Amino acid sequence: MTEQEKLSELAQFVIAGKHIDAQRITEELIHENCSPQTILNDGLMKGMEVVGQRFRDNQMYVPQVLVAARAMKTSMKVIEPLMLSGKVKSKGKILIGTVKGDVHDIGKNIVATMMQGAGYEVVDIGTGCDVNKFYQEYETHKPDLIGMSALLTTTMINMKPVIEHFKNKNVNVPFIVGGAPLNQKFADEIGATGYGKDAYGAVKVADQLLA
Ligand code: B1M
Repeated sequence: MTEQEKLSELAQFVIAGKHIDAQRITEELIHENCSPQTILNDGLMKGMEVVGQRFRDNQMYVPQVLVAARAMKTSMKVIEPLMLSGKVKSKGKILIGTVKGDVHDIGKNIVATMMQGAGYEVVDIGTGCDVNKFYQEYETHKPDLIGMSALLTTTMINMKPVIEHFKNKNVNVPFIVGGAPLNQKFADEIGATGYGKDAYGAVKVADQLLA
């Protein structure tokens, strides 16, 4: 089987929620020197894209989406150590969380992993984080940058109050925002310092902001 065929099969295993098969084929791909980035983009994300379309069209329901998410997470566990292997001296500390009302954490976790791989110390504060949670964690960890993720049009609006709270407290820390429903225009409108279209984009923006 060619690399491309294996990546397509991996996408199918994610869609079908076959986490053991997803893990096996991911290990095979790594063994055959396929890069973690290719596995992520051309296998796992491709599968999740289809899951999202079917979920939207009521062809898949929450339990099936959860098993698909588990398959993606299982595979991510295999590639994560490789994504982190280039780790060097910390370039700065990043606090990252998913906003209030939102449980989606797969994308946020990938961003956190990529940031770590790029040399940042990452404090992941989880999902459903409201204004107070972001502020308290900021006070505790004093990060150089804060990342917020949102996957729902109904929760992306919870980002602006966080940024405004920090402004009101005269805390000048840069914010990067991201997640499927966002774009640069929205990021500008809510006063975010940067927008990451994907995990690589987020790292690039962090590198620019903290250079
Ligand atoms: Co949800 N869900 N979901 N879901 N879910 C979406 C987001 C949706 C688009 C599906 C659809 O209808 N097509 C839709 C949102 C519609 C909208 O608002 N526009 C939706 C909905 C409606 C819902 C519920 C409301 C469904 C319901 O209950 N009726 C519900 C809400 C729960 C809640 O949060 N309160 C819900 C629930 C769930 C599950 C729990 C079943 C599960 C989440 C499991 C988990 O995360 N632990 C789930 C999933 C898995 C999805 C889809 C299928 C996949 C999301 C995902 O993980 N993608 C999703 C459809 C889709 O996006 N294709 C969908 C893979 C991930 C790697 O990509 O998260 O986009 P993503 O992250 C990317 C970029 O966005 C970016 O980089 C990442 C990597 O490249 N990025 C950042 C993300 N965060 C960033 C932060 C940054 C920078 C970049 O800087 C800090």
